[in-house]
Amino acid sequence: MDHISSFIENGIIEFGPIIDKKKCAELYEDVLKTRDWSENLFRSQEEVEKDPKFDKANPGLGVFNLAEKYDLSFIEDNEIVKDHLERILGLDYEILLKKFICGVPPNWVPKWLMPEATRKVGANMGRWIKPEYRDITYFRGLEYHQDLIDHPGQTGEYVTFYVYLDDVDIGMSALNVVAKSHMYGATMFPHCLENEDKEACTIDYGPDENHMTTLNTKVLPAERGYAFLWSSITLHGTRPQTSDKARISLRYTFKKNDNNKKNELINDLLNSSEGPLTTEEGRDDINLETFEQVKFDKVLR
Ligand SMILES: O=C(O)CCC(=O)C(=O)O
Ligand SMILES: [Fe+2]
Repeated sequence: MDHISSFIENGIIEFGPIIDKKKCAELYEDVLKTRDWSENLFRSQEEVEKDPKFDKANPGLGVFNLAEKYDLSFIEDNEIVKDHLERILGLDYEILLKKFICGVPPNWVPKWLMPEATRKVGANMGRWIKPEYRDITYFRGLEYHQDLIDHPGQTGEYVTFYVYLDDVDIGMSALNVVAKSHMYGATMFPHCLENEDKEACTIDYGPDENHMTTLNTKVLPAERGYAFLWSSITLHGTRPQTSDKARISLRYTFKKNDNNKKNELINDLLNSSEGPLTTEEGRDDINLETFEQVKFDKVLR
């Protein structure tokens, strides 16, 4: 299947090794030099207890963002990338956000934090990281979600594009995608998912428990330079990090220009889904930053 058909049918593109490996390696080495990648990234127990807030725990567009300090034209001007983004989003697509993501290995997590970090596995770890290192995003695995929740108020006319800067094996929080999961449109987080079969690579998903479909999952370990793309309503996550080696990747959100009224492929995909295209209505609990609270509320109800 070609990439565009894969996007329309599955909501996902596996581009393969399209990004210059040598440049990925150079960038990776440069990023490694920016800090002591270890337990040292974490705030002390005293600091966290004194001030448990996690305001501004994420890099933003133009705001304390390490990825914006590098020349990434080897990715952004890559002909295959540009060609596909133009076909999906239209000629004048924009970068909504680019940032480095770090899959944090268990051996970095301070002992005192381990119980809490394990209970909240899948939460953004930014709150526990020293403010000076919050120019990238830190995870230790992330539950299945749609990236629609990252940008409340947006219509979903955007895609996530992901580049592995180093070889990623299965223990390094490899990406995990659910093919065709855009079919129900925007659904509530935490999503209605059951019976994940890791061997058969299937999972049951639906807008509610009475309307479930079995879909295929795919874990994406791959070498440096591999790139992936998925829609804003495609379910994906990462397995909790088990390897002692961190994963440092680059993640983009590319969006259709607001002034572009043309129906591009992104609109065909969104319109092909059966469900709503936004989860905005009265919901402020869907941001990844606060998602463990959502789970907690659900248990209480
Ligand atoms: O790399 C990760 O752990 C998170 C990937 C992801 O789902 C995202 O960045 O939207
Ligand atoms: Fe995501």
